[in-house]
Amino acid sequence: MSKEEIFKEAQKAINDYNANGAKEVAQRGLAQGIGPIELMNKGFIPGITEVGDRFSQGTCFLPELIQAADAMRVATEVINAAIPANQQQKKGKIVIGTVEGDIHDIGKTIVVSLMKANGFDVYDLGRDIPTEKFVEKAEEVGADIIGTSALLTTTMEGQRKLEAALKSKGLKGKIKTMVGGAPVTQRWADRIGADAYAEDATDGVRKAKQLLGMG
Ligand code: B12
Repeated sequence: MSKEEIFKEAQKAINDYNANGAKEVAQRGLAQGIGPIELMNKGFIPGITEVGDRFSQGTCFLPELIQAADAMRVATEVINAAIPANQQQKKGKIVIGTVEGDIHDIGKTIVVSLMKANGFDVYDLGRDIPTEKFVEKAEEVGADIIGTSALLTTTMEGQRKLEAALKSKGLKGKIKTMVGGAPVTQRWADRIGADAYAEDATDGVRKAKQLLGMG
């Protein structure tokens, strides 16, 4: 089967809210030698994006969104397990999580895997994380970067709050910030004074290296 056909099947499994199918295609694609990140970016992500579009157009509803997210979670687990463990020297420390009020964590989890695979020490706080917790953890571990994910326009505000918290503690600039999530843009990053914006996991790794003077 061609790569393109596998990507179509991956997309279809998510569109059909089919967790078993998603797992099976993920395993088959990897066995065929497709790279995990390529399979995610060209197969599964277009699938979940389409479900998001259906949801906003009112042609699917929350139960379907939840089933699609579950299929996506299963696929992500298979994909993440296939991202090679890192053998290189550690590059830097990153504290990462989804901001308060926001439980979307599929994208954040992909970023975490790819960061780890690229030699970063990653402290994944999970989802629905209050600003103070990001700052506390970053101080505790001596983080170089705090990465935040926001998927809702309402919760993006958490990324701005983090900038303010770092400023008030005199940590702005010492700990760099990186923002991501579907509604987040470079413009938003500029507006709130974040040090970097990344549009996907690969871009996240590139920007993190740049922030640490390695790119
Ligand atoms: C799956 C999903 C869910 C799942 C989440 C499951 C989970 N464990 O994550 C469930 C069903 C729980 C859910 C719930 C809700 N959702 Co929802 N959801 C989605 C959906 C369809 C896909 C998100 C996703 O996983 N995408 C795939 C990943 C891989 O992409 P990503 O998250 O963007 O991440 C990539 C990049 O952005 C970047 N990135 C992300 N984070 C970070 C962080 C850093 C540091 C870096 C460097 C990079 C980076 O790298 C990632 C990898 O490439 C989106 C639609 C969409 N198009 O985004 C709606 C969407 C985000 N949801 C939406 C809504 C409204 C909701 C609910 C409010 C619905 C409701 N009525 O209850 C709730 C909110 C609950 C809450 N408080 O958080 C809206 C948001 C609208 C808005 N403008 O705010 C969207 C846009 C759907 C829509 N079109 O209306 N949702």
